[in-house]
Amino acid sequence: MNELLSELKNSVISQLDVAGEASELIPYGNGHINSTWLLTMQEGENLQRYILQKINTHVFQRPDRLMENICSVCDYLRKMVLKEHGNPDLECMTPILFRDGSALYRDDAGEYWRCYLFIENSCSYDLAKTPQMMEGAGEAFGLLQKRLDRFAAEQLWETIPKFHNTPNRYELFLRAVEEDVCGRADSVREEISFWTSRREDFFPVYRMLQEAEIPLRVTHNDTKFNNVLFDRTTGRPLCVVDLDTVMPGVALYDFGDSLRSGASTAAEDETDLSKVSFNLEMFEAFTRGFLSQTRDILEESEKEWLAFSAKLMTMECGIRFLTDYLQGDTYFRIHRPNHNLDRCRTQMRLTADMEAKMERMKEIVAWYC
Ligand code: ADP
Ligand code: GN1
Ligand code: MG
Repeated sequence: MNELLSELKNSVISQLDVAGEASELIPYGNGHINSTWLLTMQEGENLQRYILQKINTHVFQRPDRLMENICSVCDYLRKMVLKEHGNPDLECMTPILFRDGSALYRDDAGEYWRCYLFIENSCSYDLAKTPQMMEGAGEAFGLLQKRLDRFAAEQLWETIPKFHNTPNRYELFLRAVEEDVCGRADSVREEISFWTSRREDFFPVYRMLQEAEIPLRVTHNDTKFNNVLFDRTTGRPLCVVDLDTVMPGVALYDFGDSLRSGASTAAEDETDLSKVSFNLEMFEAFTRGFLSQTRDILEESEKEWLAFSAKLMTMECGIRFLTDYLQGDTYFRIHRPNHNLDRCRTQMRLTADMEAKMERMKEIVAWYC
């Protein structure tokens, strides 16, 4: 039995309000933020699997509020799926409670844990393999948006303040360049000026929100392609995961971030930049899926900015990676030196490619609106 399993059996696992004995614990998924394991509990012949996660409290400083948001959203979605005669154990996230009735456990070392039912026969991918898959992701994120259309945004905490406030992200980036705490700025002047030459693009969407020209909604805010689970057998989308950042936001953020991550022809950390481009066929497929669910709820002002939002979210992510690189890689988990710089460079490449393809992207959006 692995060491971690024996250790956790005496702490967090023993506190879970579930049947059986823990028999296996294996690292799971490719997330950059939390630590995730697949946990198997065995009771006689029966095996039940769970997702066990240690919450990154550097990123989420109020795990109690985080879980409050998640539980109320999961509860709401569950009722909706039941009304639609769906299967909530497969189509929704199901938080598992601890023995004290809470959805969050703090261990003796002060680490915070939570657990979900594992959605069986599912998998996620970092990049879309086919346009059908990308259309499925569009449907899944669009459906989530539609289901949350009447969920009152004021009920939710802002789990990461100013998360997609792009003017603020830009300010933080400039500050990191100026402070240059690791002495890395001189070696990345080209990357810095790539982003500063696009300064104006960080402002309009946020400004429209401030002026109520686009509505504040409840959004997912981390619609990375690998946050959709697909059914291994049918290839159809099953469920949207990673609800940590579900909070008040803008529909454009959700649309744009999926394209940034799913419609790239290469991995987010690809070092051979000649492999990185923005795939218009994938863009079209996602747009078709997303708008099939949201066409009737989105306002014209939102539809107008959908194509641009893919570029905006790529730019935001690019400066976030570079900011983290300049600050010594304290936010995103890295697996090699310069990992955040490599990630920033793929976002630059994608941004430039989207700029070249923007007119076509706008035509595609208009067609499906
Ligand atoms: P992070 O915040 O670090 O990205 P996630 O919550 O996205 O962590 O989890 C990492 C991966 O684990 C996901 O991309 C998905 O593949 C898988 N996953 C998460 N929750 C479940 C679940 N309930 N059932 C099956 N797989 C899951
Ligand atoms: C993080 O948690 P994960 O890996 O799904 C990040 C996103 C970034 C993404 C870049 C809470 O997403 O905002 O777009 O990495 N999540 C958080 O890959 O910061
Ligand atoms: Mg994730």
